[in-house]
Amino acid sequence: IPTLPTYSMADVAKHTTKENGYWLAFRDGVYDISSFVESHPGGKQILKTVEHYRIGNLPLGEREANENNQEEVIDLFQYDPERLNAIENFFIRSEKPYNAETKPSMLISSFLTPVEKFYIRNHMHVPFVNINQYKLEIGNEKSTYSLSYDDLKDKYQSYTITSALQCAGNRRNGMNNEQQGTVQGTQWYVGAIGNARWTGVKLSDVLKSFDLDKEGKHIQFFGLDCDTSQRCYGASIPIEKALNDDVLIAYKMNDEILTSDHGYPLRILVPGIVGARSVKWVNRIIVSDKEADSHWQKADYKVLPSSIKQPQQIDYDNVPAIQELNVQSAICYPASNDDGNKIKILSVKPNDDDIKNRRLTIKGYALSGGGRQIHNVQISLDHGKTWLQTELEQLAQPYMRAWSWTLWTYHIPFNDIPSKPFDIICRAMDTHTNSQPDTPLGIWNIRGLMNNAWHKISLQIDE
Ligand code: MTE
Ligand code: MO
Repeated sequence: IPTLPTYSMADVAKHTTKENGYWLAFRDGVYDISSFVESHPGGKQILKTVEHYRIGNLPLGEREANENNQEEVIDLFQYDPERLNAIENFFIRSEKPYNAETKPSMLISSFLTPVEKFYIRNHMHVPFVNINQYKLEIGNEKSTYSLSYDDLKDKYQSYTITSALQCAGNRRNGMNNEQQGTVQGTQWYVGAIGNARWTGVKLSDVLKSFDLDKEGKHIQFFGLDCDTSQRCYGASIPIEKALNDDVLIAYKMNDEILTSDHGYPLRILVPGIVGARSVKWVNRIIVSDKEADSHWQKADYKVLPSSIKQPQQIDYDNVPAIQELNVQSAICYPASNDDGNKIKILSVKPNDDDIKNRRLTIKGYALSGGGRQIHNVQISLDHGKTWLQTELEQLAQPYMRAWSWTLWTYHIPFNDIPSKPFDIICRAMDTHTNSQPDTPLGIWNIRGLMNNAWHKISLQIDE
């Protein structure tokens, strides 16, 4: 590839550690596979087949050593869809795998997040699906059953729930701090969250129909997105959650067939629980005494003690996998369409309506885990000394089944706005009086997961 730089085998040899990154020479190319190695420990040679990690060429004289290697170069990402207008709606955090978070102004512009604005969090490529051959396998150690896409839709009653989905890494960027250090992972601002109507069949109905609800401790889910050694994305939830709650095998999002980025043809939707368990492109469900044996269940999506500064310093088996979300809120309006992580002080021009009414409108979202409803959301203009009650927009939902998010609004009269740049902080409380910590200091963890500290923006009014 003529546009890429040339690296010698000696250059490649310098990149074999976490600090310098992992490089690989294969045929005439040089590949930086650091991001792959991070989530596939021990999987170095597998990546030989992934062309997009290529960063350069080997000099002619050094190519021969690699020439006997005749494996095909396949781009696993060839089935990722075209994503039109993505930069209008998203801050794109990575292209391959594709990770895009919704811009804050889009988040609060409707109670249901439109599919084309809903965040996308892929750990690998979007898999190829042939719907005529597609089968969902369901079983335990003794038996395995299978359902086609049509079987699933025809044989079981359909349900629709409104539920938020939030990545455990949402707001990770806010967890970086001077004392404890920079957290590792995709640097999300406040947009790795969305709220949608999900339609599908109840996982509990399907389990019961095969008599799979009598034993086992965990329900494991696996997706069609597998690396070349057939390790697939996977996660699990406790069986109690699967049997007692509105866990869906979903085929629609906002009343439309799932898009490929959101898991076509079927995805799991586990309401109230971190997004990582809502497995997309699901093709295998296993009832077991054990949790799913995947990297994302066993060695990621765990809140490590704050003393741990290198994730590999700890035996992950002793740390529980995150399930229920915590109580969360964020300010989404006013906001800039430039990357939220980079804005220090936001310059705001009040809209016409606000000018007429001599006020500034503030909006955001709030959500709690495990089906707990939001009780209140408050904002403070004086660094938390006094608090103002916001107006909530929320659904009436059954007790312990509040899966939807809450949107909130507050109008600050112009007369109450401090003249200099000023801070707005928001915080939410759920119906169990769980509330958010004032800073991320006490909940800091090296992977930057579950940041639900008070959200703050600094702004000044442009006259
Ligand atoms: N399922 C599969 N098969 N592969 C994935 O990479 N990512 C998970 C989850 N399900 C993932 C997956 C994570 S970490 C999150 S937060 C949600 O999907 C994101 O769902 P979305 O992309 O539809 O917003
Ligand atoms: Mo996630």
